[in-house]
Amino acid sequence: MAHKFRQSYQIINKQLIQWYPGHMAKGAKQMQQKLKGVDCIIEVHDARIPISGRNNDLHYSLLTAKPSILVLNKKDHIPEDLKPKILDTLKIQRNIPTQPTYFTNCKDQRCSGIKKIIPKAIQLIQDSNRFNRQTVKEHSIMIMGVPNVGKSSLINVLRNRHLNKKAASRVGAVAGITRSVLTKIKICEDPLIYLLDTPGILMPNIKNIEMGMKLALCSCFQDHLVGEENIADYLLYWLNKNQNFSYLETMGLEEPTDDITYALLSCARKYDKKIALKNYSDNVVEERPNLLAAANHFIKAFRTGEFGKVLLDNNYLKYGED
Ligand SMILES: Nc1nc2c(ncn2[C@@H]2O[C@H](COP(=O)(O)OP(=O)(O)OP(=O)(O)O)[C@@H](O)[C@H]2O)c(=O)[nH]1
Ligand SMILES: [Mg+2]
Repeated sequence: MAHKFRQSYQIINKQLIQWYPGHMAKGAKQMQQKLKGVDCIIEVHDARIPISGRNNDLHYSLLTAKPSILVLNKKDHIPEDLKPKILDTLKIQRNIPTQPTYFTNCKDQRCSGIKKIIPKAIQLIQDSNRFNRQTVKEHSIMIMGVPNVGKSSLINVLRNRHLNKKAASRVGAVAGITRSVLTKIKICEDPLIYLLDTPGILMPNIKNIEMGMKLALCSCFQDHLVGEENIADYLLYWLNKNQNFSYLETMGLEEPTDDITYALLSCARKYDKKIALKNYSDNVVEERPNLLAAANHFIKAFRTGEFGKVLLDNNYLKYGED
């Protein structure tokens, strides 16, 4: 049976969404101040959204001032065969044509991308003129990126690899775990290399509502700021549009639907997610399907890879000449 799905995404209460929590602006200022003492920048982003949320003005002024490397982390969530196409797209799009780019999985110590980062950073630093820092022996590298992309995880895995030390920076599944620009974390003795962890304060560049919703799906915002049911609705829209119907089983559905309330009701029924509501006029407690719990269940299934490996930004893929 052919299904008709939404071809574009619209949201009713756009004004209610708060994309940026307050600590972002404060952190961005701290980061600008620390930049003078930095020799190289590692920009970390989520590989599922190599385009969405990147490239804002602050970003460019920072990245063009110092040598930089782009790390597309969480590569375990994207289809392996799309990696060359992502690199082609970035090559065509960006105004820093030579920015080396690596795909990483911080949950895998043997990840080949992780092995290449520090040697490349050392080479970039040695090839640069280091402006005011020629006489300084140590190398200082700043890690930056929007919230929850894996900056602290990357520091921990690099530290473990080059220094054989345990975790130094706190990691968490929700956005906003690292709250201040930390003091230096030593990750290598020879040459002496320090990393500066930064909180996810790079304000994402949200050109349209879909970019915002993709960032939300990747936990770059706290879910409640965007609204769990909004995020779930976008997820349903994206899966249908990409003919990915693996959600049917999770949501207890017989056939695809584009109606998020219908899907959440079915999920709440399947997992017996209920909420007790008291009617104050007659003091009767009534049980209703818990749509919020169902939305959380749906979003979590996506984030844990239940719907397979996905490139949320697949609509931006372009193909290069070489
Ligand atoms: N699947 C997968 N998960 C990852 C990877 N790297 C980090 N994570 C998870 O992503 C979440 C966020 O990681 P953090 O290292 O705290 O991210 P952050 O960028 O430092 O976040 P903030 O400090 O909040 O800005 C954690 O739950 C990590 O376990 C990866 O390569 N693959
Ligand atoms: Mg962090």
